[in-house]
Amino acid sequence: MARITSIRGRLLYNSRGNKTIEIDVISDNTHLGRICAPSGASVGKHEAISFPENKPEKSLEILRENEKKFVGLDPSNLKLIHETLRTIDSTGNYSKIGGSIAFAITIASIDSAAKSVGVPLFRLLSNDSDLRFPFPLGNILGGGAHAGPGTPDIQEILVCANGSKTIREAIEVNFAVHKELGKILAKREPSFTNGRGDEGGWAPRLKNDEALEMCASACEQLGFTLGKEVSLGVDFASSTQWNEKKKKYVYERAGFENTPEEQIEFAANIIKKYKLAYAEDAVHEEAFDEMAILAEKFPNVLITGDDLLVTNTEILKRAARVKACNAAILKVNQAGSLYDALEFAKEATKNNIKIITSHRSGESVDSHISHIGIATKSKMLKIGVVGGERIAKLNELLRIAEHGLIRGMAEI
Ligand code: 2PG
Ligand code: MG
Repeated sequence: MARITSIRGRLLYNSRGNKTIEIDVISDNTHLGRICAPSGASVGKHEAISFPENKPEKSLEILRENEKKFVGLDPSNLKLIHETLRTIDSTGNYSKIGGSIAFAITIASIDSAAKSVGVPLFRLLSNDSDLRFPFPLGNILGGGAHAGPGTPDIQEILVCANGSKTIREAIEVNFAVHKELGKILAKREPSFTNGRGDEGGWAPRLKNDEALEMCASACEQLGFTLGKEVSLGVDFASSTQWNEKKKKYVYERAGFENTPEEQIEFAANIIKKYKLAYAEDAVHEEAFDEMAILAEKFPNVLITGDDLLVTNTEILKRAARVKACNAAILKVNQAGSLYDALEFAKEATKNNIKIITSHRSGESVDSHISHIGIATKSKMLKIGVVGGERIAKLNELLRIAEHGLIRGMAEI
């Protein structure tokens, strides 16, 4: 069994050019596990805190003071690594050491452990004999907190090739739809600059409904029938629009406001009109009952909680009790440690809530998430379509396919 011999943290930068941390965990003086922490722009109220006082340097300082506590531990023993972390920071949201450290130490340890035994990372997280590829769910058009003024209020319009039979086909269809949409946007608006949002989706000057129309046209012009070979999804990221004082959703860019009842209708109309397979955070992060109305109305659509659940097992239990959603986003850094996130995945599975493992809008070129998506039996993997930090994760899926250990695509 391997033993951790050293841990080192460093200050680096994410895809937005913001400071973040990277951690190296080395076992037996040989096996390097390494990961860089991502970060979100639309952040849920109850997420783990990325860094104490927003200072990555502070996280690294605390890590330096405590790194000896991890030396000698078995890097594959996630629970022990998590518990050791908890002796340093026992706060619910990792406000002392920073969720980014919890994220990075636990994943780098598993990465190091996987290298020490020469198996792919997903294998170390799950020995299930029926692992499948989650369908890549990719952002093709960005707005909201991920793109500038003039873009839609809706944060993300996504594509998923849910009729594809292989992971390569599913990835290539997403590329094709993204490209086709680019052509449509350029034709419609000669001044379109090919500008893209934080996750690589196009960022055109369009209202929500126009944007959805263009995305639907892109799929149809390629000969796909929406809801059949290819489906659209939307991350409404509604907490961005929710105004607590007014008790309304304020769509500043489009110029209208929705009461909570109107918001349900607004989302339901989009789900129906565009035959969405996937609808994330269609209401704000505290609106469990309104989410439950949508979940009941659309049992065949992935009515997904992201800010609503923040990868928090206790919040998930509450959501499950009121049947607020049938799918859950899993973002390790929202939870903190990989151990926390896997506990969340267990609880979701126990409650028949489908898992969608997701990137953050501020990412690194790491690709451990592709393994985590497979090991948690995620139905979809929300990792973008283009941009180096997004492609890195898609390319890793293709490398994984070479092992021949994965039995085709997930059943959604
Ligand atoms: C989301 C994510 C990823 P962010 O809202 O689902 O797409 O964005 O990382 O900014 O929270
Ligand atoms: Mg989201």
